[in-house]
Amino acid sequence: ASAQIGVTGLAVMGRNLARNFARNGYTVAVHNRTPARTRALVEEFGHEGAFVPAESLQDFVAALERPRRLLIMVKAGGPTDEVIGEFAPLLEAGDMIIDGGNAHFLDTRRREQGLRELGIHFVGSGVSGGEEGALHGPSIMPGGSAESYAVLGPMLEKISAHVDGDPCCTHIGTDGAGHFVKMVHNGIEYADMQLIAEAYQLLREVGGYAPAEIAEIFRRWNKGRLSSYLIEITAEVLAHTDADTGKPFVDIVQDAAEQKGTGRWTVQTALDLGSPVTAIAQATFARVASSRAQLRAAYRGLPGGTDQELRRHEAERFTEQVEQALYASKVIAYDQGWTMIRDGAAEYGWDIDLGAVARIWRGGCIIRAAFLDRIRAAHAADPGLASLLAEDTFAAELADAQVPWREVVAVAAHRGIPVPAFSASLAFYDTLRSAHLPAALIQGLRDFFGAHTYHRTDRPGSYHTHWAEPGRPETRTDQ
Ligand code: NBP
Repeated sequence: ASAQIGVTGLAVMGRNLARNFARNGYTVAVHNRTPARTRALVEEFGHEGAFVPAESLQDFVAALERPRRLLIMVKAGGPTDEVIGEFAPLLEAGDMIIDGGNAHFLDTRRREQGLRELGIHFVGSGVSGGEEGALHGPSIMPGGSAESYAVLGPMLEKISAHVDGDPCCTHIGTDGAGHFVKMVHNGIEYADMQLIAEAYQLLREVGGYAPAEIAEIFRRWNKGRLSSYLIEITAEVLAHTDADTGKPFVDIVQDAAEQKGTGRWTVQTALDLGSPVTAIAQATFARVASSRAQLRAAYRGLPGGTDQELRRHEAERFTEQVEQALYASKVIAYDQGWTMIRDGAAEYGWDIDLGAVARIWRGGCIIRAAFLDRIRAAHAADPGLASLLAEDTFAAELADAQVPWREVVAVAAHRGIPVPAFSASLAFYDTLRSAHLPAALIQGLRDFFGAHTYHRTDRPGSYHTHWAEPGRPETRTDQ
């Protein structure tokens, strides 16, 4: 037994993580259900480090140092349970199984509990950064026991991305905490991408810019406070022309977005937790709606708004307004994500360091951005920070942005351009800052038809009004 870590499941992610461990000096046992993948890995990349290929489960387990550390990188869902079921009988107390797949955090909680009874540590770990990140340094979000992190942490931190010398990996919390946080990361990623897409469409249809010009605008934005991986690659995609037709790439791609499930899980879970992640939800629904061909056919051609073109100098001013709207909406979307992590932690008993989450997302993952360092710093300055908007600089930026943000949303409405994530973010901002919400009327209606009772603003207690009996005094119901 000589391998410090074993990786089973050698498709793109597993193969690249195995290479990353090997390149960092670890001896890596490698295994795949179909042995051809194992052989291909060793043939192609064997020179990169120390690999111990194994074709049987027994040989694989025998190759691992104790306590054994085994990383599963197979398709999420049923295959993960199957692989756990195959390996568990071959392991012993103290061994560690890491699941780096995109598991649902409730599955991770179930698996962790089952394996804990056998004395095996189960570490559900979010891994973000795709194929490239897996090879060169992903952002890693491990859950599981503190005891397992003491052993695995240094290894995972070593292969993770690093920003300012800090690893993009930290122990998130027990059982499913890592997969929960990875899920929210993906939800935020959905919102970020939708906001970027809305900004692009506004610049194109209102600003009158061509995709290549918009690429230049994004390049410029990437030098400022919006600087991020997603803004950077947006410029690349917009600048790309189709080799066959010479048209902008964005004009030859069908406008129907796909979603693999993590966005959906975020929205479903948010409803269960009562977390108002409205920008993430709108981003998810926008993808879903874009793919509803029949519905779109039924609505197509219905009257929209006005469509006069802006003059160049007006377009330039509009571009600056869109930057403000994009930034403000992004702050809201991220704040919603952090609120959801806080809510999940409270519900499931996880002690999550909210600043550390921002720290490990600064590199390696898809939403990596300079902006995350500011979120990290805000939490470092005030560990009890209830919202980004409770921090002075974010609050001041949103105060500056709010007029242009409103103008952009208003222009979009006038012109009939859908901006579900921009407008949901603005509505969220207005909802939370308002002194009075029409929720009072909702409570009245609920009491009217369902005797659901209400709380008064002027005295304690729950009350019900006898709507069908005018003149009868309201009844206090909690005594
Ligand atoms: P896939 O999700 O495409 O899974 C393919 C791997 O699963 C192969 O090694 C395959 O073995 C193995 N497998 C399957 Br399918 N069923 C199995 C079973 N019943 N028993 C044993 N092995 C089985 O690979 P991936 O794209 O590398 O992703 C791996 C995990 O990482 C997934 O959970 C994914 O959600 C997650 N993830 C992916 C990305 C990404 O950018 N792709 C990013 C972050 C996380 P075979 O070779 O014998 O068919």
